[in-house]
Amino acid sequence: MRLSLRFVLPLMLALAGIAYAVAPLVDRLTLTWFVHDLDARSLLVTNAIQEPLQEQLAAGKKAKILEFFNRITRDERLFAIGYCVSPTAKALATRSLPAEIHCAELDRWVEPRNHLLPSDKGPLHVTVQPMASEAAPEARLVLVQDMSFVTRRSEETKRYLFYLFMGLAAVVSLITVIVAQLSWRGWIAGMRALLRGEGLLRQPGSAPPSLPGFKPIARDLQRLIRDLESDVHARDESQITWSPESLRGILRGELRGEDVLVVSNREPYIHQRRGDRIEVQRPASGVVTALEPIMRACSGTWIAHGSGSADRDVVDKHDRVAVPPEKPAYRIRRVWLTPEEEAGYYYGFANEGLWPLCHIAHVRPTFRSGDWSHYVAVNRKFAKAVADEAKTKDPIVLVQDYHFALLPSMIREELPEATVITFWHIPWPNPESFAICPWRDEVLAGMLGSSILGFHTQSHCNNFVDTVDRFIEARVDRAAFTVSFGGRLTAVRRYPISIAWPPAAEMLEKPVADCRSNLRQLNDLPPEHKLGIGVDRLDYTKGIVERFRAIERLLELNPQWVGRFTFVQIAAPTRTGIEEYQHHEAQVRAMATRINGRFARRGPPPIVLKVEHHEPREVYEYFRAADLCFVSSLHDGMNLVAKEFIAARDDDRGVLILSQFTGAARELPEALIVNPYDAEQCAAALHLALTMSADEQRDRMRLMRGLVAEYNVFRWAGRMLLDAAAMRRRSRLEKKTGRAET
Ligand code: ADQ
Repeated sequence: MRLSLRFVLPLMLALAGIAYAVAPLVDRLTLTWFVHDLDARSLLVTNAIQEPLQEQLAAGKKAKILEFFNRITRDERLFAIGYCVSPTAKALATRSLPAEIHCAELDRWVEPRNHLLPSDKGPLHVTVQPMASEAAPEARLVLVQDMSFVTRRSEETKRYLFYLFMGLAAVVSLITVIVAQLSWRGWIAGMRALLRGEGLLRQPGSAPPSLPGFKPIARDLQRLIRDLESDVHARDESQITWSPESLRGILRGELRGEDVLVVSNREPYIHQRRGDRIEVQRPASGVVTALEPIMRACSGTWIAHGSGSADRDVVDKHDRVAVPPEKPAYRIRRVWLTPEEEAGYYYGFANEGLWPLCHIAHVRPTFRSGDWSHYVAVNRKFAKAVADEAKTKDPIVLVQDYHFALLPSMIREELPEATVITFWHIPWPNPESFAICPWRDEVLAGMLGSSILGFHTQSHCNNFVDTVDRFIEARVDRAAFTVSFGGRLTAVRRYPISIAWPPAAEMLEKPVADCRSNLRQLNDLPPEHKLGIGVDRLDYTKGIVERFRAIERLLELNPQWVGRFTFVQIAAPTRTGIEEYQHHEAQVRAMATRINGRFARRGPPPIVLKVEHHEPREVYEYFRAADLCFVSSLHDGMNLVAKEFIAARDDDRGVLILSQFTGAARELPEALIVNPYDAEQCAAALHLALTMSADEQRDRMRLMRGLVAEYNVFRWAGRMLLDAAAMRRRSRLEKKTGRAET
């Protein structure tokens, strides 16, 4: 279709141009033809009326002659007729004879090229025929014919000519496209036959001959064609409209539908027992939010810790369950952990060690050797699960996050040919900070088992490469951004994560006006009350304490907002087994109570704290109801809440206040960017957001929506998969030539 349009449109335009250019020619031609016709017709009329006219003239009955002339000029084309006895006489003529025609000047009409006489009724054709008799040897007859029909005919001819050219263009392009398609298919079929080693000697109706000699050539040719096709696709990355379909297209085209495995700690669907019922829960996790739409698009296997109380009750004998429950599109393979393993690997090394180590949130990391042992053992357990689930010897494995720093190299031990893409969802600190980790070399070596290692921002990539360069024996190429370690190459790349775009229709179903009134009613707030929203896991890196401090400062500096502005903080409980998190929750609760106590005398409270999990639909309803969203992370890899708020605002309203320490701040300069540690600055941003004009809100929101739409999560995953595909092509070539880059 696109080919046809590309061909037909220019052809049509070219032919329309030709039609336009030949139009004056058509005018000239038709005029010449019709003047000839009219000359001949004049002669005919003259001959026909000569005899009766001579008789009337001889009888000298002028009145009869005029009546005769009037009768003749009833013909729609014969405009006027006149008779001149001599050049000095007055013409005997119908009234319609143009004033320019006099007996004395008849010679000027004799020349054929002078036959045209313009008039306000359209062009006229004038001929002068001799009509000599004995009595009047100089007599002449003047015939004037109406030529307006010539212009009409000429217009019609031009119109038909134009249609003819257009029809011609359509027919020519149709034939060309059909012929091109048939020849292309024929060529492709021929090539395929050749690649199968069939084509060359095959007779019609006979079985394909086996041509073993051609097979190596065919294989090379096959790969060459694939690689060429893939290069073309890769170059088109920026042209792709990123969606589940384009992602599926990449998997089908670039990766030939290969098996994709995802490994993460958190599972996307948790089965929980509630009395005698089993409930399905969606966890509040950025990693899950990002990967779920990808898995729906790819239909692979997601390997994760089975943490729900009813998880074991719903799996098959291989510990697998198809999800999403309402419309299964992929499967979860659950890995079971003992309480000790969970305590050591998840709560201990990952969340008390690596999490604070990688975030500059001024919480000291805690490293225990017992936790480390569990971390190693659980990573090993997941590596075995990957090997179990792999259908081929070279699957594509997407390893998620800091829970699995060792998994890439362990997968490589099990499946040396696998393509391992590791994505580190949290920041990477500078080498000095990272040096705190007692197992820093092991962690780095584990991660360098990856084929591709992804971070959200370039500064995280730089920090990682600096860390490797500082602490382990590896060759770092800063131009290509690769690390060569233990004979293997790892590409370190920036892939800023995002959310699905467009958001699911049900998220935007409820009109903004209804969301505003419902949620104000639900929280006992007046209809025109200003509402701010914060949505986070209850984690100390999210800066909730700093956020509350800024709200307090706003009310101190701008008391007009007391009783007129409320901030709803939705905070999902998280890692509740860790002491630091228990302290943090207590601190957040106490702070909300203190601030509310201070300002609640005058109307509704400034802070409504909801420490509970909410379903994504409820979160979106809050986003749509709010006047502003405040993201004040002290350090955050990306922060998807900021992007979700933008996605929720299809009304182009609402203001985003965003911490400069989030990855998102690099992509969204139209947000009000703040330093969460600076309470005065944050209070000023809150005031600005509450007083911002609708026009400014719209302009900022439109720019941000454009960015999130373009750089959505399908692009995030698609770019990693395209890079993986290119890497696989390269390694095939290296194997063939026997030259591997190290
Ligand atoms: P998180 O630290 O989990 O992610 P974030 O990116 O903000 O942070 O994602 C949180 C997700 O959980 C969002 O989808 C949000 O809507 C949801 N959520 C939060 N609180 C909720 C609640 N109370 N109820 C329901 N849902 C809630 C990590 C990194 C981030 C990085 C992501 C993705 O820390 O920096 O952006 O991974 O890579």
